[in-house]
Amino acid sequence: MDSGPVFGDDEYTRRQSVLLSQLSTDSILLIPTNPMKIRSNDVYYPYRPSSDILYLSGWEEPCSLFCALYDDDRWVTSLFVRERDELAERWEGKRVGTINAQAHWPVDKAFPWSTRIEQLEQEIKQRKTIFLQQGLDDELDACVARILGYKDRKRSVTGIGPDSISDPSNLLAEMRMRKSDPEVEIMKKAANVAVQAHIRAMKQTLGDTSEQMIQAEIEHEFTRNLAEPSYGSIVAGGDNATILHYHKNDEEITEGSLVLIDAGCEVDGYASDITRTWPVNGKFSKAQREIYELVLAAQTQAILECKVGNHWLDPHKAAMSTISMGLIELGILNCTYEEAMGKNLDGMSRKYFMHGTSHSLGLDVHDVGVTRPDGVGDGRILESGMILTVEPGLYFPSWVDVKEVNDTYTGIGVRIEDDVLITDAGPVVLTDKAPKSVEDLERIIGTGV
Ligand SMILES: [Mn+2]
Repeated sequence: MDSGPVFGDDEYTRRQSVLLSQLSTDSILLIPTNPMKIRSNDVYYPYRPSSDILYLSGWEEPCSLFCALYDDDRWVTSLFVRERDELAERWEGKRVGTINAQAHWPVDKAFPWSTRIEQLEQEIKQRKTIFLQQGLDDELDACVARILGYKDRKRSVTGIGPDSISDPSNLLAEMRMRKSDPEVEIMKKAANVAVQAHIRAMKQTLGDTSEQMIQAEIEHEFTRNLAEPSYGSIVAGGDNATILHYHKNDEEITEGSLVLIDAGCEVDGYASDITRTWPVNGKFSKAQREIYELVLAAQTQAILECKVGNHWLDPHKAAMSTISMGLIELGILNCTYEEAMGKNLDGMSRKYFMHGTSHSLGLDVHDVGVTRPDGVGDGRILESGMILTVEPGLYFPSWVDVKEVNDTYTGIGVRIEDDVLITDAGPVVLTDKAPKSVEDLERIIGTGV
């Protein structure tokens, strides 16, 4: 841990200079990490640092701040971190400390976090623009508010001092959308661990089971690979699969039901996100297969659209188109193709496929970055290095009114999700080792590990 962050110095200093080159030299950049959150009394939730401090410095401990200011004709970077503390470390675990931080992390200097306000107050007062992510560090927010609210005669006469706070998040988000080669390598690892987890769940299941048993198989594989869930695993049997963000995972799954597993993991801060749906008894019924094959066809068409130069919404359009035709063919929708699609992809098909097809993936599972500027049009152009999910689905809940649907399909929920890297040579499916054809699934389910 005290040997340094995930990537080499050059990766971080490249990111820092791309960001800092966009700031005027009379500004200061302040990126606090996430605060710790109480779970119960004196017990905290497992700690997760902010993705932006990870991105800029690889720093993982709580109570820290990344800072950059222009001094002597160059940007000077620093980390404010917790000091070594023998007693605290005996209770809570080892700390890197300022000396190691300065020696092994990609910054010029490191200081104790407890001194950040006294050290930075004067510096902030000398700058024009404060680039700060607010809402993470209350004391720092209060310090900045104090300075900006400061009616000092010197400030008004000389004009020296900050006049605005600016949020650097959108600049960082734009950078984070395109993954570098070292980032792609780690995201491949996260994808592979999640693939192994889904394969384990398939192999370990045959016949009656429960959502919690399957969740245990999935997370067993995460834990043994030093990965953790990148979001609450969704293991939804039968009708529960029609709840998009189902997370209770506490019901029995009976023979003859499908299980929908939406579970991915985080490796070194980077997320994977996979969904597979399959019959717990190893054999799709006719109705299950019809819906499954339709979602799979939609996903296949959508992945083909994941190419450089296409628009962000092109994969979604392809998925909607395939699903609309399929729903009409199956007699589930009794309308024209145009009515199923709708003028703005908001037609009749949305009753059963009500979510988007893609989101960006990276340090956050729903990663940052503007994909559809101003919320209109087909979205931005796909570029090499972007990673997005492709995850169409169809849902026929028994517990809400779905009159048009033949009883045959009631209680079926299917989603299929893969992680796709955009490259000049076409889409690369990072999660393609997780079985998804009907034949591959029926072959692997229940074979044991
Ligand atoms: Mn997803």
